[in-house]
Amino acid sequence: MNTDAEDFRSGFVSIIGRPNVGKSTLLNRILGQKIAIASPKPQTTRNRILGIHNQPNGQILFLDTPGIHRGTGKLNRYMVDQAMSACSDVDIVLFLVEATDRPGGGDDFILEVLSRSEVPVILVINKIDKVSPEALLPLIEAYSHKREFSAIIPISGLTGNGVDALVTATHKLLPPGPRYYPEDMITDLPERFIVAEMVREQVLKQIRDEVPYGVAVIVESFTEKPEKNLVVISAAILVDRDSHKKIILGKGGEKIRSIGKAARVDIERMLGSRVYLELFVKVQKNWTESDKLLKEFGYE
Ligand SMILES: Nc1nc2c(ncn2[C@@H]2O[C@H](COP(=O)(O)OP(=O)(O)OP(=O)(O)O)[C@@H](O)[C@H]2O)c(=O)[nH]1
Ligand SMILES: [Mg+2]
Repeated sequence: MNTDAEDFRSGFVSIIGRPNVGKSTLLNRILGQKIAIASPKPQTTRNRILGIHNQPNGQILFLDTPGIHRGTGKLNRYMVDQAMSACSDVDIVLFLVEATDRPGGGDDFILEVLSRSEVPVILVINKIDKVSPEALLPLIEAYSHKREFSAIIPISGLTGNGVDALVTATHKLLPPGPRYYPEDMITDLPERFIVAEMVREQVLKQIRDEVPYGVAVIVESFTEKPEKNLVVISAAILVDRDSHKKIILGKGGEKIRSIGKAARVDIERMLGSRVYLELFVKVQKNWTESDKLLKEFGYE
């Protein structure tokens, strides 16, 4: 008798949608921990982010992806490729849309991509905290005309409303399978990557206009001093134009200090130790169009 093994379900589940619909916020909410950065600006996520959800009868491997959009340029193409490749070769796709939006052209494009594979799709209507319950029915109706969904689940990634129901529905659709990763593992991302992302998140939140879109963050050194319960981190904020360096620094270095202060709080929470974070700015002209630099900054 081995009912445990028979009942155990596992597999890969991609979170797909237009920019800014709340994919990364949802992943963090499901995991109960912040591994993916989120911001009010579209095109926050640039890489595929694995989040491992463990439960007694299953392991769900969620993939947060960059928002699918029609931007031009090499970095944008890399980002959209990352998302598109997560539409197939997975067990389930969560297609995220916003409750405040009517279905539009961007969604049709994603639905067309999804129609090319046999992967079951759950429609997740996010941000329901922003609408009245009566607004949901016509939206569900409009989307159900577009294709067959395995389930349609309204949620709020921000408040957590409906998220348990979503995880349960996802688990039910998964095939029986093994635990792929150790039970205490939440992601396969290196701490250095998440640290760099937490700095980039503050750049997105604190710097206006187009500047953050040309920003990359690289952790140059990461030194643990366990006897002092301290981690000393040095990170470079790379900008693609001279004029942007001044904006990141701010008057008298005010801005970069404020970015560092906010990022440090998140990094300390993640690492569970005190952090000394040193930030500096470097200009790397046009790095978003250079194959070599894109690769060097982790976008390959
Ligand atoms: N009101 C409300 N806001 C939300 C909800 N989920 C996410 N947001 C907000 O929507 C914005 C975008 O969230 P993200 O999680 O970064 O969205 P994303 O889909 O990962 O965006 P990209 O990575 O740019 O594609 C942030 O300001 C979030 O706080 C929600 O359920 N309700
Ligand atoms: Mg995101």
